[in-house]
Amino acid sequence: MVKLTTSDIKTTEVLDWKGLHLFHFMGSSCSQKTRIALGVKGLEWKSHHVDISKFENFTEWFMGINPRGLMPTLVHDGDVHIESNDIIEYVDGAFDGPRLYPADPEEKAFMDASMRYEDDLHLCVRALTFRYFLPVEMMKKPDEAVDVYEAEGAETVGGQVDGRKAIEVNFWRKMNANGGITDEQVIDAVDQFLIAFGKLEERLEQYEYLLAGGLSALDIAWWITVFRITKLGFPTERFPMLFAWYERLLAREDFAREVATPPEVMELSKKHQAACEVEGKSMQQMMAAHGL
Ligand SMILES: N[C@@H](CCC(=O)N[C@@H](CS)C(=O)NCC(=O)O)C(=O)O
Repeated sequence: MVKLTTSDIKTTEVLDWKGLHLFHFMGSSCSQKTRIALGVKGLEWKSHHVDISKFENFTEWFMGINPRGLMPTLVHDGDVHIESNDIIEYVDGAFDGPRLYPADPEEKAFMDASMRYEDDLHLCVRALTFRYFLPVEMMKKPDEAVDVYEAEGAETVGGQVDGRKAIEVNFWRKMNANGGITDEQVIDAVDQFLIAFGKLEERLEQYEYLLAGGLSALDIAWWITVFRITKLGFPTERFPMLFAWYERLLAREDFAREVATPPEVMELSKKHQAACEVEGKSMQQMMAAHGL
């Protein structure tokens, strides 16, 4: 689990904070996942909204509690936790309420591997989001913002030099150099989701939730991915059990509430996806053109 050591934390005022504080962004999938988990646990938390569209995550202050400059970040009684899946596991162990992690070692081992798999696909989620959610002019991070990000922060996590920021910087630089997310990135990402969703479908043919024991953090983590990719035009109905599970969880208030998008933003997104379709480049058109 990724808990920062005192030497990683440059914004030292948080060391004195009491209670649960979540730094998050409304539309960030990793934040949404964490907020759902906190809600399912029935926990109260203080909200610190960080607008990543205004690069508020690249300030010295924020990078002083998250050297990777990423959402979400949790401060609990002066301890700083990063990485959404690790935050959820930490909170599950630290508080009472519905158990989101299984006690059974075999189920836990399966879950850990599947949570890592979900996390590894995050840049694929991001690629599709930046291609299909809104036009690239509204989504891109100008080089000057990336320069600030690259220069900021001491970059140790758990006292060790951390390579994550370099991966992030490379993502944004590549996107700027190519004028957006390329067709190749779209196809690669869709390919990965077809494989991943096929695996989820197999689980859901056996169980009501991804673990035999009922709703867990694994459902929350994968559901957020499925929700996002579906909203960008992926034909989730190709996987009937996955689609039924997706809809079942979407009907829950504690899930739906955290992914609610302002209607005017949804309108813009629909318009953008319609424009992609006119170009013959919607996600489904790209899939068909590549035999997927
Ligand atoms: N593995 C990390 C990924 C975190 C991540 O990439 N968060 C995104 C939002 S979903 C972010 O902060 N992006 C920064 C940006 O767009 O500037 C986690 O699960 O917390």
